[in-house]
Amino acid sequence: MLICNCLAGLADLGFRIEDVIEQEHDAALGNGGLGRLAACFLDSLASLNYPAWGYGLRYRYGIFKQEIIDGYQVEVPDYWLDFNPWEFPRHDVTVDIQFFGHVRKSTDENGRTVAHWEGGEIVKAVAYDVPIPGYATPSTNNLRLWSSTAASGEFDFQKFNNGDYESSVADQQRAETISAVLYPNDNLERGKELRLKQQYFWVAASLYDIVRRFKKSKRPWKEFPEQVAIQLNDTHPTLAVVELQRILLDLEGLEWDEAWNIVTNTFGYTNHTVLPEALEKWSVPLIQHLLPRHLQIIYDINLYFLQSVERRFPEERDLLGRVSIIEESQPKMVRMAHLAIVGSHKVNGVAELHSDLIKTTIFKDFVTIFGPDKFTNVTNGITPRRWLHQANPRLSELISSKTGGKDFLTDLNELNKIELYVKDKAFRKEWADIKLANKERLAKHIKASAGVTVDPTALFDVQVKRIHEYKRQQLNIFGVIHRYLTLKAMSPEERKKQQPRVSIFGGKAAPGYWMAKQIIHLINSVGKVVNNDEDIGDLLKVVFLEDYNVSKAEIIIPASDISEHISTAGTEASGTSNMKFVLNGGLIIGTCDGANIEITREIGENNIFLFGNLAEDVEDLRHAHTYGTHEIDPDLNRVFQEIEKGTFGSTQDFAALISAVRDHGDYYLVSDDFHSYIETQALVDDAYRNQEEWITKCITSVARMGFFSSDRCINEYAEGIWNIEPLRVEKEEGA
Ligand code: 9GP
Repeated sequence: MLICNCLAGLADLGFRIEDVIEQEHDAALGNGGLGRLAACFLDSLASLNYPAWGYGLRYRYGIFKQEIIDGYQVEVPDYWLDFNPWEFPRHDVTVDIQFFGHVRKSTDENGRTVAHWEGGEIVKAVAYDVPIPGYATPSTNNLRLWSSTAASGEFDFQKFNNGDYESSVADQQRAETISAVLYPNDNLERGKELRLKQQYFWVAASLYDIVRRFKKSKRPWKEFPEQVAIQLNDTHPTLAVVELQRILLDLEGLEWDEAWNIVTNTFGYTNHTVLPEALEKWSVPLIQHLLPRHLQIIYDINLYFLQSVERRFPEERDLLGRVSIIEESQPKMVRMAHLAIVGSHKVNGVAELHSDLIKTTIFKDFVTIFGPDKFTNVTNGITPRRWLHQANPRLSELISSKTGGKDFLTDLNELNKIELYVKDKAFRKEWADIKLANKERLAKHIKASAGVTVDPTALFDVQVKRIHEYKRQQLNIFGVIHRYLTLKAMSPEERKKQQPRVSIFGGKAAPGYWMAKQIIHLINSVGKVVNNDEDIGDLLKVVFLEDYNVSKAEIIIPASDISEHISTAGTEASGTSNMKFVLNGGLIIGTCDGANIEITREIGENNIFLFGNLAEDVEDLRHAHTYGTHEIDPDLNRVFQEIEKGTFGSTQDFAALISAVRDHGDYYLVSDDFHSYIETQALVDDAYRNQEEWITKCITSVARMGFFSSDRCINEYAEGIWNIEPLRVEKEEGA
């Protein structure tokens, strides 16, 4: 009803709804899977009627816009906030946030030592609220984003009048810098002071908000964990553990143990990566300078923790050093993951393999100390509202016609009803038509954005995600070169028998990640040669789609035949685009990594193309590369030789990509997995030729994807970690 009114209203004003929708910018608040998962969670929380808020920073410049110029990535700022009708500035909701200064201790009337954090500077946090409406429910939750501004809110008139123009605005500018930019790294942490400032600013404002709301209820403090659950989405907000302890001790006057009991029962910590370069550490001198009182509390938390470990494991001297929150390096570092574990009552990974890995590798000692029950798994999920209904309306409509309505959008297990129609001719025809239409739409987009003409009936092979060596876009492009060389070596007759393919790539490289940028450059350079080779024609096209984001994902994902989730086993915590692709009727080629494993279990191993070494073999292989001989796969060697001949332009640019595999230990096992990758891609070609079988695989897979709804995932958090129940709300009609 509302939609009809909107349509009519807009038409009266002379606008088309499509044009109005086009005006909307993607939110630029995240880097990749971590932020997008949070967005799915917000949708599920509201749709399931859980009273929950999200907190974050309102970045003036979020993730950059990617342009491809001469095959290279160029970053340009994205002015996404210039037009954002969804946010409500709340100038009435502000919090003063303190930085720097010193700590003074005094003794109160009961002889208790009290810490006073004094001096330093104050920055004001201003709330901006983004409503998160649930699907088919009147429930609407809130995403509160904090923006930084100078405490006075004005520049210094005195200085201005004295002609000191620069410093008259300096305070304002310094304050605004805090929420100015999103650090554009995915799965990589660099200990920059401004980032630590961002983290504290964000958690201090959010905790102030949460505590203020709790205090209004006039309940005793011991009830805080029953009323409030806070989930740390990765270690980035871990200072919240310390901040809550500070509030309870210094401002509310609780004793250490009582306060710490409240803190640990309030927080849960989700780990999203095992990559060492992504595990946050902050230098002790930096924290000392920026947050002197917090450093004292961190040291106390560590002291009491280590004392308890020592009491229980008196013989194990090394254990203390391994689990300590403080790393005894030069300079000393605070290990944020250790702080998050010690400060939380539950720790979870995001897919079964990943949750097992954290228990047996990086957090093994903590399992010994706290026992296995503190560690659990919550496999990630995606919202079917956006990633099926919105992205693929025709498929959603078809499913709804067979499952008896739209219930599958709130209970994704309903999808299994479509398996009954797997042999139904009309259903299959409509299924195939929808896929083709989605591919035609993508083909148009490819033409418009990359200038390449692709045949929509070719096999569309897609890898879209952040560019990272562990995600192995280099393996994919080396495979594409191998395919090209194989086709080139064939006679024209033989070529005619081959399956045409379009290899589609998309994703941003962190601006400082040189190797990832070389991968983008290689993909574009290969595309330039292959796409203009008349011998090859439509048999192979290679496309890099600029500026991959959510809006583009909504066009790309429904059009995929096969998508690539080919990380080195044990490196991708979960992945969520794997779920999106399968839900949209595409098959996947993947390694035994992250959620690929559970997807296989759900949809059946006949419906997925798995290849490569297993996580349990990775360590031995790496060891062999370093200490034994490392034979490069001969087919891969041919690929390297071709690149080195200059077939794809500048050999210098690509030398590092080759030597990482050939000379520097092949950390991501590209050579070890190359042969089985190529063989498995050949199986994909064969399978695709048999369209009847292919469609059966696709329908069967979609029917079995119910488990991967973020609704299931949120219910698991609610029951197993937060101990909360949904509110009873009347369901909305006709949603
Ligand atoms: O790399 C993981 C990705 O595998 C996972 O799907 C996502 C959501 O859980 O988190 C990513 N992790 C990070 O971005 C940094 O920890």
